[in-house]
Amino acid sequence: MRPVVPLPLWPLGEARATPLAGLKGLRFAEALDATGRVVLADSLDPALRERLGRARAPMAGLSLDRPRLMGILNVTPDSFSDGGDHADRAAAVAHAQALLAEGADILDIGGESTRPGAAPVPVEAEIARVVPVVAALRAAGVAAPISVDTRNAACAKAALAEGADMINDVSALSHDPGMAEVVAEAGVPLCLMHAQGSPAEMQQAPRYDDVLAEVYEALERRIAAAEAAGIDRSRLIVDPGIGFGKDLDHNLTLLRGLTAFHGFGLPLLVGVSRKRFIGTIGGAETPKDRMPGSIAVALWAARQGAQVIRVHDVKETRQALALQAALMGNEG
Ligand code: 7PJ
Repeated sequence: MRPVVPLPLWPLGEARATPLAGLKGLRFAEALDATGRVVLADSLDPALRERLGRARAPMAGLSLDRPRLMGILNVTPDSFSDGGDHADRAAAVAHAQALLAEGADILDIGGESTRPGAAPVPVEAEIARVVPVVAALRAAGVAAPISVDTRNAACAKAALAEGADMINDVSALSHDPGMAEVVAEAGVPLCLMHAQGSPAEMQQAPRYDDVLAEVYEALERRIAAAEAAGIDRSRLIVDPGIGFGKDLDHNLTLLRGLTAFHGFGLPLLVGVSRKRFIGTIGGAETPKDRMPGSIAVALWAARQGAQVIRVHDVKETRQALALQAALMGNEG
């Protein structure tokens, strides 16, 4: 069944509207129901309305009452968009420090390219890329929260031992049977991202009858699996996985209906930065030329109440968000 899609409002005298996802300055008075009709928020199931509205638990010490920027730090030689520029450890540390100086709230370090068509990386190689960078960042006195973008339990465990704070698993615990236990034992936040298929073949022919409903229901199942494995629900973050087994129309449908994902009552993370659909619509073949379109979609995600936005271009996105927040009557 189609999930309920709240229609966000800015605070122009709508004092009676329901807060949206615990975000300052974001509310809703109406929503689309399962048949796509506009209904009043007051008429929604009270339990759903409570989940849609309530304040989210902080993530790795970050309060989530305003959008947070997750700065992408790729340490892959074949990475999606920075072509291994940062594969060298010292360069990775310098890049991480630059992202933080530009206003990143959290870093996301990944050592296994999950771009479409990418071949899997042996976990030993992934660990050798990621873990020394986490250690070097802590040794350099970086105190900011660090997330690790990994599907592998051994990499997660080693990175957490060196001071990483959170795991971002693009397979939502379905790649490595050992991942749930590592996360449960460490008691750290976990991002469950939706993907259809594995990176090697996911873009060949993604298919859905109703992409919004199917992604929502799949995430619901992954949340249940995480809880069954002993991971506290309050530590989960959800992500519709833009571009992971989705074509252009799938991506647009998910972004239009993004507020539906607040129905879990959990923080929502969105990653669109420099992705292919931005190049397709924006006429930018090269990922590094997709910054303006990436910012446009980041602003959209923030207006739909995404609490965490995963970006390459921190400084530019931070500036855009500050202006949007000011227009919406919020502080940056
Ligand atoms: C995402 C990610 C995303 C989360 C990548 C790229 C591909 N993790 N890791 N969400 N994308 N949670 O950055 O283009 O969208 S890697």
